[in-house]
Amino acid sequence: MSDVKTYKMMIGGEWVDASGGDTFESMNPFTGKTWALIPKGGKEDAGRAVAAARKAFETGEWPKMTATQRGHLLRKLGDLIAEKADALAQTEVRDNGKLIAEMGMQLKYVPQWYYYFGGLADKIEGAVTPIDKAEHFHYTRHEPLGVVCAITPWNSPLLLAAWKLAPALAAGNTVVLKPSEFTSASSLEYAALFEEVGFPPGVVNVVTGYGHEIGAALTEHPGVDKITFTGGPETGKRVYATGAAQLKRVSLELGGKSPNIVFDDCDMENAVKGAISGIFAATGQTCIAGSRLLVQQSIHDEFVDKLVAFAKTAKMGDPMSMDTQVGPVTTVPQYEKILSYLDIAKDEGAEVRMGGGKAVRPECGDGYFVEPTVFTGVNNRMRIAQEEVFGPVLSVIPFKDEEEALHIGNDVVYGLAAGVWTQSMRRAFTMSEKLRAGSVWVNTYRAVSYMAPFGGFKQSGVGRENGQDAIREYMQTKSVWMSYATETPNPFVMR
Ligand code: TXE
Repeated sequence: MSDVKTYKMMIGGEWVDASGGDTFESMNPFTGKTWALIPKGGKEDAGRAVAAARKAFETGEWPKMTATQRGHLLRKLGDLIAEKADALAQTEVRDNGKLIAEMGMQLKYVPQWYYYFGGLADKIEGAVTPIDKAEHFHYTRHEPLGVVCAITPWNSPLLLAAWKLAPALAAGNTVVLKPSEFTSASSLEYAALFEEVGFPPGVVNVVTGYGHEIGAALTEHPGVDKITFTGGPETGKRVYATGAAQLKRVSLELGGKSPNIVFDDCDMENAVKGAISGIFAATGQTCIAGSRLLVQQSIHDEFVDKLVAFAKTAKMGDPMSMDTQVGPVTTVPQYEKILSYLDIAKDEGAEVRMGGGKAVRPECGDGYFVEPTVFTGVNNRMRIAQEEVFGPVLSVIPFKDEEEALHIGNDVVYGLAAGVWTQSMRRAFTMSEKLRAGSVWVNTYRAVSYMAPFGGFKQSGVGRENGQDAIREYMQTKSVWMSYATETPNPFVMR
């Protein structure tokens, strides 16, 4: 194990081991081998990190800094991330098996979150109210919440951390970040960058360990004011309930079962690419996967033929290679979950048009690969159409007309995203209005930006990330009243 790298956690400006000294292994999903040892933090470490974040919020340099100074630090951080983007992307690929082509691009994009929210830090203005009480002056202040606990998943650790940390820090909070136990290394490397650009100790703490141990301990900790979570729906509900017990602020970005809807008036070549990018990009391990492909009956067979022909050209293999198009599944439990859904779909009577099992190809080595899979003959009541698989598994569902497309599209508990492929402007506007989803893409798919609000309708989440309003998720409003009256009136009645 000599080439195995050992990491430490960042608490209160110090690099530390877990209090019990325990570690756990992080696996490279392409080689199937352990490549890093990560501190296995527990309740005590959660307590240390929250105490450090609380101290940094209340005393020291951070609360003394102006919003402009905070913004400046965030922009410096953006510059440093841009410099280190390639190295950080490689760590992500080693840890989660996503393509270097995608992670390289993602990491070069991450600085934009720090530039954008850094710029916003000193533009959050309170108001003077033309208050209806004589001889009173009233104004509002927008203040940070305090200690923010940010919990991230394994599919895009640093991008999703930026969605949380950039607005939380711009607003003046302090943070404890807990990455997924499957992909902790990149967040620990990231912690060093905050230190390097001069964030005061304790403003950003990164702790690692299992979700049910240190994750749960953080969400239960009374010193945490806000939880921001991205992950699976079951864990999300548990986190919400834990937060509710102490009336903490909670925002959640959970899963989806997004419809990607293809009308017969679409540009077929582009729609085929859109369907592919909706489900096979990132090996389908994205919350916005267009995992239900709704195709209008009149073009169903022709469209599926073209889709399958294109999907068959996808190059699988080493995610570190720039020309690989479909990489391994990130975690062993996720691999097993995907395979179990392939069996569920077959038992339900879905027809395998392509793939349908493990990928056993020389270029896949010992990695955890699943064949890109297309099921046809799916009806929307099947489990394969209702439940999130989080893998390269597409369910094709035919529809007759707009009304039926909308009905099927909305008939799931989720509402994270939806795609529409049409050349009709009327149809594009109508569908965008009536689809119950937080993001709707017309003639494009999987586009995200620091400027565009992102989040779920229905059981896909609570709150919004990105865009100017996201900073409000990390602030609270205070009403300040001042009287300049010379006399205090009857004290027994309300003013
Ligand atoms: O997620 P978890 P898992 C979906 C996807 C996948 C499923 C399960 O369908 O198959 O979720 O994946 C932390 N208290 N998504 O098990 O458990 C955990 O350590 C506090 C969608 O990996 O939700 C990790 O940091 N925290 C998703 C984070 O929660 C806890 C991306 C997410 O893990 C905790 C990933 C607890 N009790 C999976 N238990 C998306 N929306 O993109 C776990 N955690």
